[in-house]
Amino acid sequence: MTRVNHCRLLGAPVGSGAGVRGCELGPAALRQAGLADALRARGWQVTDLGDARPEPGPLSHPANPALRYFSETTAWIRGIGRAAQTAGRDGALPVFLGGDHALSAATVPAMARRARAGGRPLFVLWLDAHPDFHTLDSSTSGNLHGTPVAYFTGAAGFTGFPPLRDAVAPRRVCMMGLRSIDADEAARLAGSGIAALRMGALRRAGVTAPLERFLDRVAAEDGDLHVSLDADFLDPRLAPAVGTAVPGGATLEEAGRIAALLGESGRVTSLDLVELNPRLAAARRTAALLIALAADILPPCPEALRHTGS
Ligand SMILES: [Mn+2]
Repeated sequence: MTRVNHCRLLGAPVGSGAGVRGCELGPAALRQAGLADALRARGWQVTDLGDARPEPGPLSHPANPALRYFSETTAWIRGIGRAAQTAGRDGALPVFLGGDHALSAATVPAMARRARAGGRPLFVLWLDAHPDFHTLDSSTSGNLHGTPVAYFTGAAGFTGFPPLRDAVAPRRVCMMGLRSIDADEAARLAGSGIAALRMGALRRAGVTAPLERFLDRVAAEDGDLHVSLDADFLDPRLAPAVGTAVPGGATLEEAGRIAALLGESGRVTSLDLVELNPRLAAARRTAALLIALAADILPPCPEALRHTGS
């Protein structure tokens, strides 16, 4: 897409999609830890749009009695989706400050819509310990942060969610860092077309080759690329302030390599930073790490490139 030097921050303080409350405090924590300044230091002009608000919709009673906070969370998805469209206007690069991962049920469709309007496909890189590939029927935890990928790739049965106008093709989704997959998710992932790289496989192959393969596909279709970074992608020793910590996550070196490759590719057009829970231990350290990775993931600002003549 046409590159502008404008980055827009949008807070998405949804916490009702997670099993542990506290992610609703994530946007404030990311701001306090200096996200805007870190991006300005890279040459970006940064505007903070403040926080999205929930937007209640028609009453809906999902069949699965396990689902928790359904109306509350779908109201957030509606409100964040609307604000995300604003955040992405005029080719700006939006950074969505979570909030739990349910917010990607709003941000990804908004970015898919923007991509389609520009005549491009949207690709999604999902950096997460979990595939978040439950349907409303398959969820046993009942937490909607486990469902966004199924929703935005067009799985059936998402009654009560906003009607999905622009689904992301599963073959344009790549997941990295998986290490906690429920049986039902594994069965559907296997036939989905999604490139789902488990942490063990990623560690054996190294992060570079699989990520370069994916980035080559994005380039071949001249696609937009949305990166969704869940703090639990990282090893919990590095990023402890998450509600769903799973041991064996990405090391500093692995995460840094991924961020550097993404930045060098110049392909990233939007970013989610999710699942930071400031109520938990070492929240400042976790926030600082997410911010450092975000600054590396984003493409170099076009203005900065002009000034250095490269
Ligand atoms: Mn997640």
